[in-house]
Amino acid sequence: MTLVWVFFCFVLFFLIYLTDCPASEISIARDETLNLTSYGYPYRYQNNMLCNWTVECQDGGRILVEFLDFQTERDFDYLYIGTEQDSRVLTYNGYGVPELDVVSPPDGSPLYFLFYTDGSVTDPGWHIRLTNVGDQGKKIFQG
Ligand SMILES: [Ca+2]
Repeated sequence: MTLVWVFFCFVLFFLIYLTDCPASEISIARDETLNLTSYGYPYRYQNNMLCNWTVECQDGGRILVEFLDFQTERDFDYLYIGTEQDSRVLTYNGYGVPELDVVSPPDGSPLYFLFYTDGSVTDPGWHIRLTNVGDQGKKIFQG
């Protein structure tokens, strides 16, 4: 019983400790472009972050995701992009701008971004440009 209690406290502490940035919901109008960055960009992000963004288009369009910069600790600090069904469809970490430009599901459902950092070593992070491209673009995700 003591072990269970210790484990529970550990998990609770870990969750509270990690959740230090507020969840953010973003809505993009047709042909509008917004910038999304890791917190503090272009300065270094913090350790032990767990950040969520939900991005959707106001008119059900698709979202073009263009990476402008990407620098995170390789194999330890991750950006995930996914859908409501699977929040980790695409995984990014390390250095160098990913070549793939992502377009969200064709049914207008939102994209989910999750940024996780571990307890040591930080980098400048990432800068992404989001555009509501309407019906255009590739279908990277099945919707
Ligand atoms: Ca790290």
